[in-house]
Amino acid sequence: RAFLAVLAVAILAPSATALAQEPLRTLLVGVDRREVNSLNGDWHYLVDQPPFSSLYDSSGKVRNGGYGQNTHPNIDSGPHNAEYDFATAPTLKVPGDWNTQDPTLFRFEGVVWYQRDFNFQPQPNKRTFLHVGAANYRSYVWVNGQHICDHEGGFTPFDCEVTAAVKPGSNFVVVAVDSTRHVDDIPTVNYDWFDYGGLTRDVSLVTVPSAFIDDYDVHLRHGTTFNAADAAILSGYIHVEGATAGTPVTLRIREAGVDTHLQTDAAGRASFEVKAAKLDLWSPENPRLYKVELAAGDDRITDEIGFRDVRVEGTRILLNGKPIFLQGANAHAEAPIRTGRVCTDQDVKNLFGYLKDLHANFVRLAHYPHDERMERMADRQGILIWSEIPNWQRISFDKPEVFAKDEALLREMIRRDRNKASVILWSVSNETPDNPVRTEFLTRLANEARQLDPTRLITSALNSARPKDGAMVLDDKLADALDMVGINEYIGWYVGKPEDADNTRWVLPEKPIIFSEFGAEAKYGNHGGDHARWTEEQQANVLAHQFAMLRKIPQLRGVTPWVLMDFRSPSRNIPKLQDGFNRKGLLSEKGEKKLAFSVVQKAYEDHSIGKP
Ligand code: GCB
Repeated sequence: RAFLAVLAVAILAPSATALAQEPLRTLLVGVDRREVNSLNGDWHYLVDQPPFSSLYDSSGKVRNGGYGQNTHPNIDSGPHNAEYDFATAPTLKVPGDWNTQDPTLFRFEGVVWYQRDFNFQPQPNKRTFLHVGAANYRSYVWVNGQHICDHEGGFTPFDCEVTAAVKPGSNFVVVAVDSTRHVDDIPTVNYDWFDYGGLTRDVSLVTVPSAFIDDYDVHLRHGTTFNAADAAILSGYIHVEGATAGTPVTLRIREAGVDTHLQTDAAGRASFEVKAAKLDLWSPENPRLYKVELAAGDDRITDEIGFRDVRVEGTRILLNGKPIFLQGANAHAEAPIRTGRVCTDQDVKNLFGYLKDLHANFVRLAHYPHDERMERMADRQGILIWSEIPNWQRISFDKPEVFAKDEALLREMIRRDRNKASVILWSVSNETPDNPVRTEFLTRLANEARQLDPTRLITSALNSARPKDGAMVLDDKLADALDMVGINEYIGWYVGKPEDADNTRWVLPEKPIIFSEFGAEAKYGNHGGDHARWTEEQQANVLAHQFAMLRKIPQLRGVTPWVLMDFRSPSRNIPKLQDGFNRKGLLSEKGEKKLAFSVVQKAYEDHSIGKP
């Protein structure tokens, strides 16, 4: 199967009602800022088992026919036809993973078919897209029986044009979601989290004029130097899909005195550099967002965007010219209390409540792009974000087609979130093996990330430091490609005793360093001595010794203990202690605080771990 997400263009037979434009498979920026027809709610579902012959033929190609047609079986009379029926099938809630909604699907990795009807009134000179916030891992979309588009990648959005496929009145959409793991997927088959399958994020229909704003980037100009006093120049672009050259575009930020009239070029792009009358810069202490009004032809979108500058100077990280120290935690997209994949406002509110309680100003969103609600909340609450693509450990670095898929994921992550002031770091990977093939692959990717977005820092979490001459030495060449280097290590848990950290010396690059993972497992409520494994006391002890060690690293600019909250992982199989959860959380999956929580909270409150 050819699954180049970036090339998976919609294939549609032209219909009489089709507009002149080719149907698009794209990613619309700011969908959550538009008025949409939500398709969230109850969807009928049917499950298939390996070899998933309802979806794939014997050569592995997607069948064009089958369940996507949404036909109904002849029950009483007529020739034998279909042996499936969505109309009488049970329902799953969208957004939501299937695993936590149907007990028989709890461990299921495979194909689930989703179907729902919707009413629609097409309007003249408008285009309509089916927006999927994320579906894990592969998705295949049919509307009214037409195969519209496919997408690969479980954590980024996609938008498929359905203008020619929808009709007035009742319509239906069918999406087959396949969560099966494959070696050449991103991530590959092995990873330490739960493979929640399904339409895990919002689904909607987005209707726009025939020429519409599909992408934009409004940011503080990133010059070679920064001076807070003169920080008033905004730059970026607005892209208008389907626009002829010379289409008028306006950018208005009333509170900043910006009212700029632009025109698209031949590529539909209107680039700008404009002076704002005044700008109150965004920071964790002052998460100021501006109402940014964009208009192009008949299309309008109003976003809320913060403006700030982030850069590295020597071994420091400067936010708006001032050195900053990142106090944070790692977070998986595991929903607190109810468990399952994060997909609601309440899930996000709970997670940010924990971060605020911890006195965190930072979060590493491990190990994949999270629900866009996370970035929105971070923008409003002043929490800085590390965002990562799921290059977890051993993906197929030797395959050009995997590089192409990875580039597509990187582009999707950056495109969705480049207007979020909270996001300061793009991470290209986590704990990859230090060898030339991987280093070349990730260096190219890091360079590409920097070229796509020169306003942010590029990072990666490395676990390639090795003992040498009595110290832990990092001489991983990938570090050369990074602006800030993340270090993962588990002294006191996977190796040695908690106290071993006290005497561990680190030899690290002269770049800002963040200790991006460290910690230990503890079952909430399990008590014992400081060295009794799986107890809250030992976990707290490990963190206390880690902090003592980290305080001695001069270029330390951030810490994110692993991990904010216990999360499901099928390989964590010690009954009564793990029960299918990675227990390195400062909180249990129910939100109960372990002793380690207060160790971190106290250190953050006192700002006692590192200096900006
Ligand atoms: C790591 C990984 C993380 C795991 C964690 C652990 O190094 O980056 O994804 O969950 O260790 O708990 O083993």
